[in-house]
Amino acid sequence: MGTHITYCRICAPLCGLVVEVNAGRVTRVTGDKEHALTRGFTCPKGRNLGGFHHDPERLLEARLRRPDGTFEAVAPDVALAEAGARLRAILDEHGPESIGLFVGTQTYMASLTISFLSAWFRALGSHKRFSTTTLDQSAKMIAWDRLGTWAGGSTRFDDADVWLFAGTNPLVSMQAGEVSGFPVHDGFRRLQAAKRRGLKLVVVDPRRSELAAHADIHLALRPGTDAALFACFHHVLLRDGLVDRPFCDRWLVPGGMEALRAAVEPWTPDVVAGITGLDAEAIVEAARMFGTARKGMAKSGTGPDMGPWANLAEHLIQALNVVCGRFPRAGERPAGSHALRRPRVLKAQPVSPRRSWERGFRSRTGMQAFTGELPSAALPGEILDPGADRVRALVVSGANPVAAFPQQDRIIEAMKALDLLVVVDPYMTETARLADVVVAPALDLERADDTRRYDALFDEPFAQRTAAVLPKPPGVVEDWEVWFDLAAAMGLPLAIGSRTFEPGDPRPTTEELLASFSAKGAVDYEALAQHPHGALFPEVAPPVVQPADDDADSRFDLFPDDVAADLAAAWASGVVEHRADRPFHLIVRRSRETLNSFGRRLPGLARRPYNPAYMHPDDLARLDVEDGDLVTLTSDHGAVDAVVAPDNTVRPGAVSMSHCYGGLPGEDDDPRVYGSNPSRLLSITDDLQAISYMPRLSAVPVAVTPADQMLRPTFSQ
Ligand SMILES: Nc1nc2c(c(=O)[nH]1)N[C@H]1C(S)=C(S)[C@@H](COP(=O)(O)OP(=O)(O)OC[C@H]3O[C@@H](n4cnc5c(=O)[nH]c(N)nc54)[C@H](O)[C@@H]3O)O[C@H]1N2
Ligand SMILES: Nc1nc2c(c(=O)[nH]1)N[C@H]1C(S)=C(S)[C@@H](COP(=O)(O)OP(=O)(O)OC[C@H]3O[C@@H](n4cnc5c(=O)[nH]c(N)nc54)[C@H](O)[C@@H]3O)O[C@H]1N2
Ligand code: SF4
Ligand SMILES: [Mo]
Repeated sequence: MGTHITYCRICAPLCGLVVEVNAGRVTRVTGDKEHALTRGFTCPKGRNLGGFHHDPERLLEARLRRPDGTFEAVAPDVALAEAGARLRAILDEHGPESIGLFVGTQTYMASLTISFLSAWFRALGSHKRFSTTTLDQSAKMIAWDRLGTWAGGSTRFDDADVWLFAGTNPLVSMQAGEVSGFPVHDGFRRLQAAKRRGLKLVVVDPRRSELAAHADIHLALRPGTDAALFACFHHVLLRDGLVDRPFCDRWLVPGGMEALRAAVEPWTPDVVAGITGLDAEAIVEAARMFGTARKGMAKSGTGPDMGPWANLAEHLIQALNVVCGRFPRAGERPAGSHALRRPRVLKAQPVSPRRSWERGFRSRTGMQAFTGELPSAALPGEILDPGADRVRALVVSGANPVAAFPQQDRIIEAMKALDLLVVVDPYMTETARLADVVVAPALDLERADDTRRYDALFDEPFAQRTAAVLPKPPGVVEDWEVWFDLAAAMGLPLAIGSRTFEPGDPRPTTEELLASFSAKGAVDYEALAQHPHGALFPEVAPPVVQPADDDADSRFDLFPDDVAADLAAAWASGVVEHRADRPFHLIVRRSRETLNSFGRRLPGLARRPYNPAYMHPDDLARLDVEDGDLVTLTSDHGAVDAVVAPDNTVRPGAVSMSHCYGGLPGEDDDPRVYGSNPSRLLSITDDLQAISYMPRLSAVPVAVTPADQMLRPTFSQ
């Protein structure tokens, strides 16, 4: 009963909330106007946080699959003891490589989970860790690992006079930090303030997104052509001398700039206008807008990183910041800060590329580990291909791979081939429905937490801690406890920082763990309890970039041979296909009401229960279909039916659609009720990027035809 001050833990901004509770139920959620950073902002998901907790579809018990295939409700400790015993037996018989872990987006939102999950996995000794990273923006990690990074961090958005966003829409996605650089806390107002003080905004997106609507220049390029566009940006910058010579002379591998200059010579504005469908003058103007500015960066999102030249496009985008020397220098403040963590050491020098995938674990399928994980594209084969070290058991945390993976039938086949599938999820998702053991986690309002893991996303030293607002229902456990109990049941010790938890040790409390993990932070954890709305800590010195080491010999590798080979291949291929049989390109999109598959079925949250195929009204007219009609989308890999909706922000020729809708084939097939899963149009074996084996999720060639409703009697309305 009463009013509680807390914060949302669904996505990056961690918006401050005021939650009203009556008789154990959330009656109202509003934005916390006294929150120093988010100042009352919320999105529909946050305002519906109570709905998630009280959703009749929410799982409030653990489940075990019976031999006849039905599920039995059990207490969570029974489920975890059973899962632990079965995992231990598989470990003893087949060794650690027979157990895999899949980590999804909702693993990162409670601050203790990842520490315990990772400690469990280390103790297990397997290499078969997978995550959504390699279905997302792995091109960024590859670029960091091939180009190098700046040990002084990134420029602050609030200090910039230009910002370029390629294929990201952070006003909806809240994609923050190193990825987009967008200030997600009170972002709209800070964007407006930045524009008032003169910030120039360049947005590259086939759709006039919520962000692009504010751009000084919006380049609505043909999907999948970012690599060409950014090759041309380099052409213009190098031709017009808009580069930071002293910076490049000091910090580049010698010869890199000359090699890049020669390679981008043919990518002239006229040629690239033809490839991208843009106006040559607009390209030059945008490149010069970026190049003549003093401060500000080029950043990107899923758009370029899910396309056909993801690794190349991302490398060329990040290389813009290098040739223009757009990193914070000694004495300057970089983006981000610290409060509950210890400060990072920041230096005005590069970190040389590590090319880490060239060393380390290589699976029998030939795919190599990358950032400590195997590529997600390797997962089905790791399960299905015979071999002594094949994955026989998989534990899935905060993920819904059956909804999220390209080529849904293959991931379903793989999940069904497992000896044991354990899923930790608050819903009986399509993945959980295939599991042997399902454990239901506590949701946000049922757990204490703090902002330690998100320190780096705050632009000022800020911290908040919260107590649980609602009691934990008897059938659920906190996510970290899942890993603690699994380790105990398997006889594995958990080593986290300086602490080791042995099997049989009593389970600590969440509050004790949170306090101990923040003990060495800059802010006094006990005193933080006096600030329910969270607080800025002006007494904590914000990070400042230190001078380079005298003997610093690290260098950016601006244009390594494998990137040069990619650029040559892109040129030879014409960059993106023009096919008469597949005249449209499917592109990715996120909606405010859902987080991937989370929220899509929460009653009352979204305006419609399905994900429309948004198309330009002229395209709909040409196809002779109207708002609400069904169309069939056909790619080289499959076909799905979808409901169309007109959207004049979408470039003609593009079909803009969000993902993770639909359900299990044959069960949840009505596109007007469950939506449509574009994953059935994608491949997890063809057209993969190098290194991370990232599948092509955007700029996918498709045909669009009116669906023959007469032939499809299962559709109800
Ligand atoms: N509300 C909400 N927030 C989310 C999520 C969610 O599902 N819902 N998901 C979260 C996750 S997992 C992630 S990874 C982030 C993603 O965060 P973002 O990358 O910001 O995701 P989007 O909002 O889809 O923006 C991608 C943009 O790329 C454009 N695009 C598509 N194809 C191309 C192309 O070929 N080139 C270019 N230049 N642009 C293209 C699309 O039109 C779209 O506007 O969002 C996170 N935040
Ligand atoms: N076609 C297409 N496919 C895509 C994409 C695309 O743009 N287009 N995007 C890709 C990207 S970027 C990503 S990140 C993936 C998303 O891939 P996933 O991470 O697999 O998908 P989510 O739906 O985010 O899964 C989150 C799950 O966590 C559960 N959950 C919610 N709260 C909690 C909690 O507190 N604890 C636990 N344990 N679970 C919780 C939710 O019910 C949900 O089932 O999809 C990828 N697939
Ligand atoms: S889901 Fe919405 S309210 Fe919650 S943190 Fe993200 S943007 Fe804020
Ligand atoms: Mo993602």
